[in-house]
Amino acid sequence: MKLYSGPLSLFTQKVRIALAEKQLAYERIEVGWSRTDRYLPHHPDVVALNPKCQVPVLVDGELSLYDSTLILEYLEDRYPERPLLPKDPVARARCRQQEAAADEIWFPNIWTLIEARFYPPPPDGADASGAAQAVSELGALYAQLDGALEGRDWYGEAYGVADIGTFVMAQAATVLGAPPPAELPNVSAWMERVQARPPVAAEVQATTAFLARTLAA
Ligand SMILES: N[C@@H](CCC(=O)N[C@@H](CS)C(=O)NCC(=O)O)C(=O)O
Repeated sequence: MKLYSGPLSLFTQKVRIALAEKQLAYERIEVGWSRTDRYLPHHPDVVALNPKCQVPVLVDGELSLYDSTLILEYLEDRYPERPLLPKDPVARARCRQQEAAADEIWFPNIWTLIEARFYPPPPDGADASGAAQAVSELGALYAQLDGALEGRDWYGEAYGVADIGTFVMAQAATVLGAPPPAELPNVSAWMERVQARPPVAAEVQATTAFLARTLAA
């Protein structure tokens, strides 16, 4: 198996964590990325394999697959050992929805913060006006998550893709200056619990080190 991966790509992070949780061996191909040019020029294999020219792309035998949510679903179907989705259809649907919501509802706010706080401002002046709104919307998402975690260890029925997808976004929000509010203890305890898993801890450590090198350069 091969994974085309981006060093700070949150979508790739989800897939790397899932592969490690399932203890699957794979070749990791890191595409080029820089703070100034981002992903340009795109890796030629990624251009050939993904019409959106994005990572992650997974290649497994004759299959090449893009989009992190679909890749997680494929990994579960193809390699069901060490499951990351429940078997029960209702619990499974909920878990898949929570994972997709991390991309579609959490991520747009995080993207606003990435543009405002991480990438160099465009020459015509940064428009950081959306940052305050993004922080406020993330606050509301943290509060919802805190309610959903009341009395339970994991966001899904058991640890799985809902936890991985949501954790990756919450961790990025934290790094970007929007950590979970102190008055939401369920979220903070859950983040510690997720981060105690070795595949997640390794991922956070590697990403933090890469980020520190990038910011120091
Ligand atoms: N919906 C896609 C999003 C993937 C995505 O946005 N990838 C970014 C990196 S995080 C990318 O490769 N961007 C290439 C570019 O902006 O040129 C997924 O879940 O995999």
